[in-house]
Amino acid sequence: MPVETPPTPPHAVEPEIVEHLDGGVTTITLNRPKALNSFTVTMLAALLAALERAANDTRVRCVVLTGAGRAFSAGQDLSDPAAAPDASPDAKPKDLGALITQSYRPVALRLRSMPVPTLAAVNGVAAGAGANLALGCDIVVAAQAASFIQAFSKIGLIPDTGGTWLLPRQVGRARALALAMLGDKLAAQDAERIGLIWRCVETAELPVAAMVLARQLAAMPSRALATTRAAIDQAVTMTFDQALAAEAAMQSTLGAAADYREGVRAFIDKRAPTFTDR
Ligand code: T3D
Repeated sequence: MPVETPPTPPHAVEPEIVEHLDGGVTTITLNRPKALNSFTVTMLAALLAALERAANDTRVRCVVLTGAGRAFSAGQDLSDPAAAPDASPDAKPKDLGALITQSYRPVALRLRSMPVPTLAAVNGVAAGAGANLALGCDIVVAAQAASFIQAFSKIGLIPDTGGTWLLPRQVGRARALALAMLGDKLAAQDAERIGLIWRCVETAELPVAAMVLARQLAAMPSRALATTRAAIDQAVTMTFDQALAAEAAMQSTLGAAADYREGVRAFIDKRAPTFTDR
């Protein structure tokens, strides 16, 4: 269970993932700042475990994902033996597909199916899988100093960690292809302008702006928000009529739940609601 983070004792090994629960908001910090929070296999396992804990902890009503230091994440650690190609061309090539299936895919899926809303607070550069994990969150707020790079094409790969699915949905095919093929740095302000993210804020204001949003989300009906995510994601491949039917089915479930009763009662009573469903 996430707890108040105790101060790190001198000479202790820094955890690669730091969790901090406060007022219903769990902040998960990618914490390898010297390597721009690039991912290793062990770090991805720790991130998955942190997300799992947040999903199973009924005190948690919103998850914030952010990075320590000047980067959000530079994606895969290209010096990690699990991914780095061997120097010899005769060596058996690494199976990157297996790495993705075992380490990245479970994290991306867990993030996308959290029972509570997720918010990426992108503090600095987000490249490769780092960019796509951020973009996989429900709401993305970025510092002006931040940027997004589909760095994959520069090293002979395609966007992974959901990039091929997320990018065209968020910015359309033309922009998705240009971002993915060119691999150029997209400044946070431009990411906001083209609808890739929700908002770009002054760099110094990011922690407060993210926490204000996270607290707002934490006070809202979690189950309805998580169902909203699922409804919007699945509707993309449905006909209009199928989407209407899916909405009706979801509304049947939500309408029978405690949060709906509480929301309506609070509206009638002219008081703030207290939502509990998850
Ligand atoms: O295994 C697989 O490949 C399959 C999975 C793929 C998923 C992916 O994420 S593929 C994409 C991997 N990421 C990249 O290709 C990004 C590589 N990094 C960069 O392009 C740049 O570093 C940044 C644009 C992110 C930041 O640039 P800048 O100028 O601010 O910093 P820098 O000087 O390039 O980097 C600072 C240090 O971090 C530097 O180390 P040093 O010289 O101080 O000892 C650099 O080597 C290191 N670093 C940055 N990114 C990575 C990294 N080390 C390992 N892996 C990285 N991804």
